[in-house]
Amino acid sequence: MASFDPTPADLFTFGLWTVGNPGRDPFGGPTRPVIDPCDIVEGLAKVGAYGVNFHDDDLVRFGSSAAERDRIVRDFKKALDDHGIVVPMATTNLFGQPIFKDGAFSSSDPRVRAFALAKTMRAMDMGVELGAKTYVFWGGREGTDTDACRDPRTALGWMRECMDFLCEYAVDQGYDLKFALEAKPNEPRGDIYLATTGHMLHFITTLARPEMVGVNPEVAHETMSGLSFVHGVAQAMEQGKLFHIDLNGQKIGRYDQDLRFGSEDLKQAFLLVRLLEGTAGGERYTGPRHFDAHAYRTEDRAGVWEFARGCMRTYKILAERARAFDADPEVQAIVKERKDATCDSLLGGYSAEKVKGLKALELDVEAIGVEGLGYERLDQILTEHLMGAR
Ligand code: GCO
Ligand code: MN
Ligand code: MN
Repeated sequence: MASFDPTPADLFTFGLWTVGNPGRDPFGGPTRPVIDPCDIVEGLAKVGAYGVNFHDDDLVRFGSSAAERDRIVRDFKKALDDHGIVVPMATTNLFGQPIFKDGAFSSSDPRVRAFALAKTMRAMDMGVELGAKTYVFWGGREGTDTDACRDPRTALGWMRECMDFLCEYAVDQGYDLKFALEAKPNEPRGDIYLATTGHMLHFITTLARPEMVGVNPEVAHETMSGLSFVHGVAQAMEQGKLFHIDLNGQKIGRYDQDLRFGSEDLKQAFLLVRLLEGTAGGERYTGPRHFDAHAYRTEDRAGVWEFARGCMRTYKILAERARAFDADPEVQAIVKERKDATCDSLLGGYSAEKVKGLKALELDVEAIGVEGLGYERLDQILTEHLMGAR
């Protein structure tokens, strides 16, 4: 049996805020001590991770002096070097401070938008200094509790203006940085603008530099909307826009749970890993596999590392199951591409000839309508592979 122990080659990453989560929730305080970022780096190396991501404030507390910031960055760099951990992604905390209570880039107050831009540019500088190549934007508070407060079209305009400004800033600085937009339907606001990956994909087409911007879809967020995460990710991949991904577990219809990857809806997790790994033949996703999740509040530090190992092992086991599923001859027979010389010649690009051919086409519509497709068998085979019975 293959080893499912993670190695840096698997490109597994965690945020400082994920394994560092002290177990606080809206109803109670922390249940475990805060871990120093340098100790997190050491712990991640021990469990076989590849990289660590952070929000500006995760690493350098807001309000720290310039000297303090430089010391923290120096120590963090040393920890990264000592343990062979890289920083593939960085992001800005634009939701924690009270000033962001009505949003950051979509706030009606120009002072807040200006502060959000300045905070983000400083955070980008620090991210790039530590090696980040992807910069994530999660608009945690970019939304409303009452839509009476502003016209959503105005808010979208401000968000576009800020994204365009920041793209120019990255270019102006000569940064080798791509942006990845992360959607979420609600929480902490009643409704968040650009609620799904699909909304984000369209918004990107309206930016001044769309080629610099892609998406960072998260399992939990799309599942909260009751949507197929696999379809959202596939749409992003098909457009070359999957710049990053947040993997975790989520029950449908709940608050944002950010559970251990694969701990809920194993079948969706299997189909997702199958898509990312390209075992069914499509292009493989080559970026970091980031776990935006945290351990149950019941856990101590040992439980946190158990949680991290669990995310990575589940991913690797699912990748192996996906390979076995797609190599299964019975599966291949059911999903093989259908051919029909006449119809194939009439499909594809438009021509007046094809219009004539299509209108003249005589098909046995009833016979085709009653053909069985074998998908019950296919799904049962999937279930059996997933359960390790094949
Ligand atoms: C959440 C989000 C965040 C973001 C992170 C990076 O629901 O809390 O998923 O974890 O991913 O802030 O931008
Ligand atoms: Mn989340
Ligand atoms: Mn996330």
